[in-house]
Amino acid sequence: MKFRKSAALLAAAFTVAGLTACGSDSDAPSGDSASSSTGIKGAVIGFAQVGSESGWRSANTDSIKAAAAKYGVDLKFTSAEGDQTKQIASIKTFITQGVDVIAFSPVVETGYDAVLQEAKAAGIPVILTDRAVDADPSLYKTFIGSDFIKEGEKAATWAKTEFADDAAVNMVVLEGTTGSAPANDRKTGWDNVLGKETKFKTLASQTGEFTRDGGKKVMEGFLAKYPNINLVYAHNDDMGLGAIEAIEAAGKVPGKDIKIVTIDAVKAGMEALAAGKINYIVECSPLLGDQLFDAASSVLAGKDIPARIITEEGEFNQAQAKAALPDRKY
Ligand code: GYE
Repeated sequence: MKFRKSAALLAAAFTVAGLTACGSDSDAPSGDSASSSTGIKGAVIGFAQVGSESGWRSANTDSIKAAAAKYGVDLKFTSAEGDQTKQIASIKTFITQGVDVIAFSPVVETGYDAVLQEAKAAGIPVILTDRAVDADPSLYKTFIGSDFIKEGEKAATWAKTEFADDAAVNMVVLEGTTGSAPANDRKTGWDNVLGKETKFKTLASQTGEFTRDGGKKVMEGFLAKYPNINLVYAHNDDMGLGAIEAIEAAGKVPGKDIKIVTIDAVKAGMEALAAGKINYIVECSPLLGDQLFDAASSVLAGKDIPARIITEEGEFNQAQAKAALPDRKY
């Protein structure tokens, strides 16, 4: 709490100086890390992580912890293990502790209004990373993360081209955590491109909870019921990797008999893509640590920041995965 007050005073001084010097104060949060990072040294930041369900999540946690160390932030890190109630409880604890900033990646999209109101009443700014919430946007400073709808559209656009010459495509979907922003939006994005294409038939669609094990179990059920699957759309790499195990155990060849498209592009996913077991991956970057602390630094300095900070990302076919793997950071 102390940090916030003195930072606010400092910010007032900076703003006045800034106005005199150049008449504006519109630094982008990520474009000024050197000065921002000095501004945030010693700040207490509470981060309530979703859990540890996937390779993406581990890389995201590593990125946040490494950036906190780099910026000299006193990070209070909690993990909800996929449980929204647990996550809300730890946000409440951060409020009681009077941290300077609260950041979290919401497990699901709804149900955070009350705790966001509490943080606001306590005067603690909130930053969302990775996943969005369905709540009044004035309750948080910014949302930093990917455009999940676009990711779903990219996956579907690949499928549309890949199966251009086929008369019918039998698809199964491995959905992410029910009610989470990436599961909702990756479905919307897919439907935006292929929802009206009747030749793409969804045989079944079920959550695999974003985990490898979940993907494997759900895929085993699909394979037992449907002998004619052509395509798996998995909302993340881990579930796609689980599907590969199930497909191989069923005596079929992943990537050939059954094609697979996934989202994330974590190392294990990229290796399976390079090995021909996955056909296409849409990237979703977990490296949000620097952007988070740059944004927090600006907030604590009293600067305005954009309400939405979108992460840039690419997409990979098998040859591109082979080329990208040696330099892949996660
Ligand atoms: O795609 C998945 C993870 O919210 C973008 O959550 C994240 C998703 C990611 O478990 O692997």
